[in-house]
Amino acid sequence: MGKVKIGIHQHVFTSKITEQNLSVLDYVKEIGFDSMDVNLRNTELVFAKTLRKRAEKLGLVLTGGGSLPKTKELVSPDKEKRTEAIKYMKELVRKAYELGIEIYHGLIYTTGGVFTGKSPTEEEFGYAVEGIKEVAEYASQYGVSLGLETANRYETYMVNTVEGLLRMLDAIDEPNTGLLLDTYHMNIEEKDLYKSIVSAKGRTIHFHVNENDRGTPGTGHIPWDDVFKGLKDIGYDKVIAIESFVDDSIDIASLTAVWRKLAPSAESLAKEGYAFIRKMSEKYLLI
Ligand SMILES: [Mn+2]
Repeated sequence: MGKVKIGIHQHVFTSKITEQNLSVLDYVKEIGFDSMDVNLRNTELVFAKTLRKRAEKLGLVLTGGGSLPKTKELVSPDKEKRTEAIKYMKELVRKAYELGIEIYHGLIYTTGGVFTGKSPTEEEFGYAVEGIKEVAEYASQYGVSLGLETANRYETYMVNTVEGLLRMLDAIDEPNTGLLLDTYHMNIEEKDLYKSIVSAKGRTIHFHVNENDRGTPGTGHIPWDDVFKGLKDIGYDKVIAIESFVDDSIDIASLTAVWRKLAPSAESLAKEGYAFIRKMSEKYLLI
């Protein structure tokens, strides 16, 4: 069996990596992390080279998060708006490529925080499939894969379950498209985390370990043994990344509804979270 990598999202520390705080990469490497989720939206293209160089020097694998912002509507009835969202995603794919990133993931099959007040229509589902298919074909030229992330009902009405995302993946039918499972969202929407993880065997290309309150993994009530047993049973060998939002920047806070401190500090979340994920990965022979 392969070996998982333990990662951490940059949002634990900052919403934007710049020359000034680039040492955050050295810091996470020092704790023991092998990988980091980078916010593609907030990374300047001109800075990509510097960021990539530092990561490569440290041996830190980068992955790219880039949920659609509210202004980019992939499932809008307006064709112009859909085209604009597709164009935006292609730009993020290019950015991922420049950063040496092979997986671009997030809530990308629709726009988080945009609701119609109704269940999704067949037409909207079709727009999502059509849009992702186009971006996936484009991304394949750059060796980039797309990870569709599970998202709970308060962030989107399009798809909320692993089962629904698997149906969407089948419709998209592109080899470089898979799932990003996230325990925070799944804890809200799935009946059984173990069964859900196993149902996505061979389709999961990234994994977010989030506590039920999005604080330090291991301090809440996510059934972590079920989660890690699931990962073991599907032979998962990619990145397991801690995602949390200690940084309080407005754009992140409003989308994720984080209004209070989730851990004493970013440092304690990173260190204690790493120790816990490492311990669980060892227990289930993922490392
Ligand atoms: Mn996530």
